[in-house]
Amino acid sequence: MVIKSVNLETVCGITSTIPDNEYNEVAFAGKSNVGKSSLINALMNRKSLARISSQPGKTQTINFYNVNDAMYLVDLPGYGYANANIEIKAKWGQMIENYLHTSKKLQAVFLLIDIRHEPSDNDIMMYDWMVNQGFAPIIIATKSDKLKKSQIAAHIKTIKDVLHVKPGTVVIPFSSMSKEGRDEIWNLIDSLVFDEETLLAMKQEEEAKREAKSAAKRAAASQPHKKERWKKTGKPVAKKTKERRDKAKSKKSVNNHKKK
Ligand SMILES: Nc1nc2c(ncn2[C@@H]2O[C@H](COP(=O)(O)OP(=O)(O)O)[C@@H](O)[C@H]2O)c(=O)[nH]1
Ligand SMILES: [Mg+2]
Repeated sequence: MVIKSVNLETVCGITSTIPDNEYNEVAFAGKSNVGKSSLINALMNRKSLARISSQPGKTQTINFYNVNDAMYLVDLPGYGYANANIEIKAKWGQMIENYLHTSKKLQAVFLLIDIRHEPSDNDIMMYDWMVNQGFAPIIIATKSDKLKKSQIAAHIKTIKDVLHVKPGTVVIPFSSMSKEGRDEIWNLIDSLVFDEETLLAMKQEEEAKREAKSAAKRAAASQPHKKERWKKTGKPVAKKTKERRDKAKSKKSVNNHKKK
């Protein structure tokens, strides 16, 4: 996906009605601090449109990010923040449930799990609950940069085992630092959100953009380098440079003599 525009279009609080959007949506759920805002920013190529929380669990809203006037990334409220009181906890449950039931455009739900840790009871509950609602959550294993490459496969397996995922469930390691997994996640989103015709048009657009970029690179490379132009003037090297070079040369020849 070539990102042309992003816009936080709708923010839903507990009492707001879920918008009846024109374009398809994909939603992201996960416990507070798992890296949801960081993922959404990375997908949108933005540093901080989705706020990266200094106070986790504080914002209990559903945020709809309009991308390219073509689709929405939906940031669901983070769950399982230890200090949240019972009432707030109940609210996020209600809000997420309400959204999953109400949205007519929701195409897929992504569940974020920290790759370092076993899924918590809340994670398991969330996963089971989404499956019961008829969704097949796609798992994103966040903060993959925190592990060695050699550890990743084992941790993915643990996540699958502990969640008892349905066969064929995709688990994608992702890092907002290295951007590992970003392209894979976008490819998946594109295929879930757009029809064949749109996908083809997008592919062609991406191809054209890549081609234009490499053409610009080639053009820049064929331009004479600044230093070259200076050389072409045929002027002798600056006096000081010449002195420095001569000095170095004579030093070298003295050393060579010594060696002999
Ligand atoms: N090393 C590392 N840190 C991350 C990554 N993603 C998020 N974080 C950090 O984890 C904390 C919570 O991130 P945030 O995106 O606000 O999580 P949210 O509460 O799920 O929205 C922040 O301090 C982030 O900088 C990642 O991929 N790698
Ligand atoms: Mg957040």
